[in-house]
Parts: sequence; C-alpha cells; structure tokens
Amino acid sequence: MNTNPFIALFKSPRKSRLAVLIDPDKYNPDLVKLCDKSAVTCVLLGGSRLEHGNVHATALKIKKLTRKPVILFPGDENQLTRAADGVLLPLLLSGRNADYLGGKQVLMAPRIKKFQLPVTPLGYLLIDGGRESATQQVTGTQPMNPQDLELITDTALACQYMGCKAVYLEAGSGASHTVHARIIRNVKHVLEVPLIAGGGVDSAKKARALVNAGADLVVVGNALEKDVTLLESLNPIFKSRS
Ligand code: 1GP
Repeated sequence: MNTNPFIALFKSPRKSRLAVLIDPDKYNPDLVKLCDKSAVTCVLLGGSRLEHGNVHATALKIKKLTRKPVILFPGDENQLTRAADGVLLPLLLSGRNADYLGGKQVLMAPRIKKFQLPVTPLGYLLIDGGRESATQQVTGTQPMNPQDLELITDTALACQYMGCKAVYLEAGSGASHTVHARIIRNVKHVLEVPLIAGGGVDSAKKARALVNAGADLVVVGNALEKDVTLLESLNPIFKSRS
C-alpha cells in the first residue's frame, strides 16, 4: 500500500506546519526554490479555476525544484496528474451544491485510481472572509457566517464522521480577513483529525494567530505569490514549533 505523504506530515511532533499553495496560473519558480530552505512542509497545487495554467506541467517543474511533497488541491477533475505525490479530495460541506458533495468526486475517482495517487478525503468549509471568493463563485455556494460558531463546529465534526482525514477552514483566496481564532479554537477542540486553515494570510502576525489558535497546517497562497520574502518572516513561526 502507498504511504500517504500528506497524512505523514502530521505524524511528526511538530505543533504546526506551513503549506504553500501554488496556482498554476501564477507559478513562480523563485518561490518553489525557497521551499527546501524554509519551514514549508508541503506544496499544494491547484486553483478554483484555471485560465492558462497546466497542473501536470507545473507539477513537473515544481518536482525538479523541491524535495517537499507536492499535493494536488484540485478545483476540478482536470487538475489531476500522476506527477504529484498525492491529492486532497475536497468535500464542500459548507454548501449544498451536489456537484461538490459527490459529483466532482465521482469524476475524479477514476483518474485518481489511474494515477495511483494517495488520496486524502478533506472536509472543506468555506467561511466568509469579507470578500466574495473564487470558490464561492465557482461552486455557486455561500460561505458560512463566522458568527455561526456552533454550525461551523458541527459541520467540521460531520466531515470527520463522514470519513474525512482532515478539515480545511477556508476564508477564500485573497480574503480580507482570515478565519477567526475563536472558530479555529472551537473546531480544534472537537476534531480528532488535522485542522487546516487558510485564506487571506498575508503576514506573520496572521499566521501566528492561526497557529496559536490550534491550526495544524496553515496555507499561504496569494501573499507569497506576490512577495516571496514573506517566507522569511513566516519561517521562525513554523521552525520554532517542532
Ligand atoms: C486558498 O486558503 C488558500 O485556497 C490560500 O488563500 O491565497 O489568500 O493565501 P490565499
């Protein structure tokens, strides 16, 4: 049986981890080159909707530049490639669009099998980050209201009971504000699987707040695509957590 490199990340005693999310449309080799010299534990690859980027070609380029695992975070069934080390299979339980609660998964399944990708079923909760997100537009679902703490917590727990091996609290790429620490704390309190947080992390302060609230993995995309030097200020947060 294949070991799952994504699940393996959480076996280390490290308190929290950093993932870089790469959108094939905005691929920047300089960012990938820094991964091996930094606290980045894995590279996530994918996007809500791709315009010109190619997941397969980008995965091959990334694999040449880093030894860190490259895990697909696919927006749809066309974003799968055998060049990656694994795949997250998102279940968008914050919404009620059947395409993202089964339809897309059925389309992805034969390709995941063909490419023999270790798969991690992922509970995916979109939480209002103060700006209409690409995920919201593409999936046609509304984000959860950050005030609905109990519903968010129950939804995360349901993901776990439905077999998800991790839960991702997502404020949306480029969110005005990250998922609130109170939400992270509450969900972390009930969850037995790793908790991932992302969306709108554009400073060390915001990353640290997520870590301190209990996120097992923090995902940063946009801000690092714009400015790779942010990695220098993120490094101490994640290096000191091992
Ligand atoms: C989006 O949470 C990720 O899926 C990353 O968001 O691009 O805002 O870092 P950002």
